[in-house]
Amino acid sequence: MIAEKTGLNKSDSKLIMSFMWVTFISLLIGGLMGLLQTLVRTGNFTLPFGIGYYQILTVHGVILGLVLTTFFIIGFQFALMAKTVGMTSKQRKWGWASFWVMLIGTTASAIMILLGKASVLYTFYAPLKAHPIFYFGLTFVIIGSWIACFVNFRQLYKWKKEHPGEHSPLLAFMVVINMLMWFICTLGVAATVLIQFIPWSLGLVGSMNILLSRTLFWYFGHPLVYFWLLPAYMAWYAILPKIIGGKIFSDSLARLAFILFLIFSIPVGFHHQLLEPGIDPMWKYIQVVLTFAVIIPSLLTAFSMFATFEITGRQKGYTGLFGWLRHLPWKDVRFFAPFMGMVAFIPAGAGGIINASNQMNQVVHNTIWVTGHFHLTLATTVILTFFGISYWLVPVLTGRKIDKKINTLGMTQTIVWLVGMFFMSGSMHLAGLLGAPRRSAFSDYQGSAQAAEWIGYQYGQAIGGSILFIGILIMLYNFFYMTFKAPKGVEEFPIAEAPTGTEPTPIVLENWRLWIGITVVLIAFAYTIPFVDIIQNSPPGSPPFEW
Ligand code: HAS
Ligand code: CU
Repeated sequence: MIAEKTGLNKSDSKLIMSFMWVTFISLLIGGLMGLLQTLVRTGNFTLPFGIGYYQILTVHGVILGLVLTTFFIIGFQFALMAKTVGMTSKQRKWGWASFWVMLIGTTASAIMILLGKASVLYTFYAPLKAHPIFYFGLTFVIIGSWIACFVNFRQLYKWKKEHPGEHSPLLAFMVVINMLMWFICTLGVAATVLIQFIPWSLGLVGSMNILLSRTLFWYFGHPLVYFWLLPAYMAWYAILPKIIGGKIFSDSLARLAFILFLIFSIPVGFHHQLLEPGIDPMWKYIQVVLTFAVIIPSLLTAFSMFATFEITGRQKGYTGLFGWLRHLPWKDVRFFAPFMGMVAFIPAGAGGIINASNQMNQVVHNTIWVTGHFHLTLATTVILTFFGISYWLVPVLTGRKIDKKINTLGMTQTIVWLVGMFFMSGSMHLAGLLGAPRRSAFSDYQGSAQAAEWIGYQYGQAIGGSILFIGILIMLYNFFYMTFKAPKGVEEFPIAEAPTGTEPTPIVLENWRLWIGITVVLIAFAYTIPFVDIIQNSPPGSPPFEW
């Protein structure tokens, strides 16, 4: 039996647009909180109505880091799957179930944070205690995302059955890898929330093993950052080549990079815990080595992107060492925004390598350098790519066209974003090197000379934060315009073709059992002994701390 035709119909578009609405509403709320934080840290602004700094910091991290990203990614991935392998009406119903379960969870957690009952930041480190509803809310978000995982797995499975012997479409393959990684890593955070946090916050148990909870969190926390990155890579590998008038550089290389992410993303969580006492240094060392292994697929991606740009340029007749750079469609926001994201990823990735280097981590850990790092990776590279995707995806979903106006506004938005982030993330990096702490409200530390060195950079952050907020307002206008105002018409869903005349993609790349098997073995290798050690030898658990 043939599944429903591939491509997006009106019902698919409605589902995906719902995810987009949550994304852009989150952008406004989370962005406003970010602006307020940077203002507080100048020392010249006090939050009104008794609102706490850590309360808005929690809203900021949860709404932007967890809600915006997850909703955009799941919506975008549904679009890719519907387009490449199709979506049946039953799968769409499950898609709606996933949306509602996630939305209920998000709303419950958000209410608790806004009431000041869950000022525990997005990492919800114990022994900070939130209201139990906060943890139940998070559980719902995870369960909702699992429903999406299984819908995506089912979509590809069905397509494969109907197309025996064929390679799965590249984008569908990538979505399934990302969701597999997500499913495996969220098992860790689900375990700590269900087994440790919920009974503890309900008062059913008096104390909990702090180190265990943090380790389970980072088992999830690192792959989380690749769950954000991989959809951007999907666009870079398989969509951007189409926008610039070229072809995919190598289908096999793209699949290999994604497989490497699946295998190496999870057994590396200790690079967030290098300064955590109680973990054997040998195992930290092993996970640092594995962290360096997970850099390789990003290097493959960088290589692949340069190759795509160069080959396309040369085919168009541009010669000289850098002639190919000129052919790029600099005035097309669908290209310009993600491309600037790539450029930002060069220093952002270098910063990540610094963080992962054990000795240098001692210098930067818990300083605002780390905040600077993830505002370059997530809030620039990934978000600019997501914005770039929105410029064609939203019109595709709403049956409208990108016109000149939206293109110009989009280009302006990208530049505003880059300037804002240059000031904000740049100041964060520099202040961090001078020892300024992260996760901290303003303090002059009793007039300390060292704290006085940071203040200029704190103003730099506020200037950057204000520019970024203007960027958010422009982006929201763009979203409304593309949803309600842009001229009606049919916009292209750009998917690049595979290169011709190259070796066929090896079949082993789709051997799911093999890759999942290796992933599980590596996780077991990197985590079993440390977990046993942590469970047996941790100090007595901690009672909750509430404020
Ligand atoms: Fe990270 C902390 C290490 C990547 C996000 N990271 C964080 C936190 C977040 C985060 C949110 O080892 C804070 C968590 C918290 O709250 O405590 N990170 C790395 C490493 C990488 C890395 C090794 N991080 C990311 C990405 C993120 C992200 C991606 C989000 C999306 N990170 C760390 C470590 C810490 C950390 C430690 C803990 C620090 C601490 O002490 O707390 C790597 O994946 C980076 C590899 C990337 C590259 C760059 C490749 C370049 C490409 C672009 C090519 C450009 C082209 C265009 C083609 C090697 C692909 C050019 C054209 C021209 C014309 C120029
Ligand atoms: Cu990490």
